[in-house]
Amino acid sequence: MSARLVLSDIGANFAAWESAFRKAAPDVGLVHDQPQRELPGIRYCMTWKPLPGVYDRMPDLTALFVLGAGVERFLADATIPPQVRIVKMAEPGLTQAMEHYVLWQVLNHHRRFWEIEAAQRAARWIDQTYPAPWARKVGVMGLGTLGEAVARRLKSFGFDTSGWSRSAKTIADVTVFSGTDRIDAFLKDLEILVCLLPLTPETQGILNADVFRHLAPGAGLINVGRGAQLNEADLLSALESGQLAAASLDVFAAEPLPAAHPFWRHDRIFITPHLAADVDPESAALAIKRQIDRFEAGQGLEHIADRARGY
Ligand code: NDP
Ligand code: OXD
Repeated sequence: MSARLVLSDIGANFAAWESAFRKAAPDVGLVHDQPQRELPGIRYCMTWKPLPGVYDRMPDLTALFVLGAGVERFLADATIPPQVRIVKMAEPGLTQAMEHYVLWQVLNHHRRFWEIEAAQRAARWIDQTYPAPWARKVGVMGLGTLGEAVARRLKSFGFDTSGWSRSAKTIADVTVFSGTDRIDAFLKDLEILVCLLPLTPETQGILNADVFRHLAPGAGLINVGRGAQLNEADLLSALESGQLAAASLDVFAAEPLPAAHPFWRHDRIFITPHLAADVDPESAALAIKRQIDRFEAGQGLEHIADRARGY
């Protein structure tokens, strides 16, 4: 079988990918990139952290399958020829991991588990009240592949769920707001805000004091988009004033988060080190095979990042 797809990724476990492709997509023909290896005739590449010079070494590259959903680094990379389609990863393993992570954190904010943990540490038997999930307003910023799945999942767990995106859309039983002029209406009185936006010039710094002011007092914030979307000083002030009760952060402006960063020691900031959702090799292999088959049948690729839009 001839090679059709190159894995070019610093640190990738090629054996795991090879085994996933062998099982899920044996006809794809996966090869491993090596420094300085010339790759003429190969049209497809998958990567998260590409090896140096890979785009120069692939003169026939047509589609770049990014092994993640956030493609801002690739859109900013001037070494990727403009005719190469940059494809965002959309596969069930990644989506379900994100649904689980956000559900975990929404339940954490809904039931304030940090209070129960603190009570256990002090051997204190406490009482706690909380509203029914349908009386808890949860909003999801970004209703793309991940945001829409998360909104549906939260709704299926009973939460009063709304969402916000650039363009209008309909999601059963979820109230959808669209466009900059509807952001205030979306945010109004939300008790838990989830950010699943891509990083673009419009979304940089979007999680700021102005947004927090529109939420219900004592709201919770969950950021799984990108760290640069959060104004860190505004978050600390909002926690201090009680405008926000707590925040769950998976992504940071600087990663790894420096050891001296005040977030590490804040008792109402819950940190996970950018692990909310990862690609599953086997379901990703199936998704990439499906994309290649579609493309070669003249049907076009799905989830192509739009260079002008920035995501
Ligand atoms: P998509 O590109 O599928 O969706 C992006 C969504 O954001 C769309 O609904 C889009 O609106 C909306 N959007 C973009 N810009 C704006 C704006 N200015 N105002 C309002 N809405 C906007 O992305 P995914 O759902 O696949 O992924 C979202 C992000 O999640 C990624 O970009 C990445 O940063 C992050 N991520 C984080 C992970 C982690 O482990 N922490 C793992 C994977 C992803 P419209 O529908 O109108 O286009
Ligand atoms: C992604 C990520 O964008 O892991 O997929 O953050």
